[in-house]
Amino acid sequence: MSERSELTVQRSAANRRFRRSALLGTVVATALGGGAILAACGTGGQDGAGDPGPAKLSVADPYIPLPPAGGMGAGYLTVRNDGGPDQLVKVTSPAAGSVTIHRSTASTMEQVDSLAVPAHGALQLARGGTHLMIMGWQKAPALGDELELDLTFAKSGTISVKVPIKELTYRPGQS
Ligand SMILES: [Cu+2]
Repeated sequence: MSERSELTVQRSAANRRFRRSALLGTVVATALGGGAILAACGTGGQDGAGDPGPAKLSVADPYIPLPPAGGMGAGYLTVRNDGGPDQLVKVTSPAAGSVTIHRSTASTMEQVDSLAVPAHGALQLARGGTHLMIMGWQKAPALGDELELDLTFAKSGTISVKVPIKELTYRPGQS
C-alpha cells in the first residue's frame, strides 16, 4: 500500500536471495582472496620499507545479476591494484538514482561508507560479501544491457565501467 511497505517486501526478497547464495559466495571469495594474497607476495616489495607509490587500479569481471522487475540490483566486481593502497569511497550511475556500498552479514546487510583497496592486492565485491546496491533504475534492466557505474577512489579519482546485466545464476568465468 505505501511505498515503504513495498520497499520492505523487495528488501526481504533480496535478503533471501543473498542468504541462499551466501555459502558458495564465501567459498569463492575465500579462494580468490587467497590467490590475491599469494600474488601480492609474489610481486615482492620485501626490500622496500618506503613509499608504496600510487595505487594502480583496474576493474575486472563486473556484473549485475538480473534484478526482479523494478527491484534492487546487486553489483559485483573486482578492483585490482598493482600499486599503493586506496579506498573506494563513492559509486554513482548516470542511469540509476541510487548506488550504495553494502556488506552482507549473517542475516542481513548494511551500508558502508567506503571499502579499502589493499596495496598490491584486490578488493572483491562478490556474492555473500560486499556488493553494490543499485536502485532507481531509469529503464528496467534486461539481460544483455549494460549499466555505467562510476567508481570514485580516494586517491585514484573516478573509474567508469560498463557493467553487463547477467542471468541470476551467473558467476565470473562463465561465458
Ligand atoms: Cu545490499
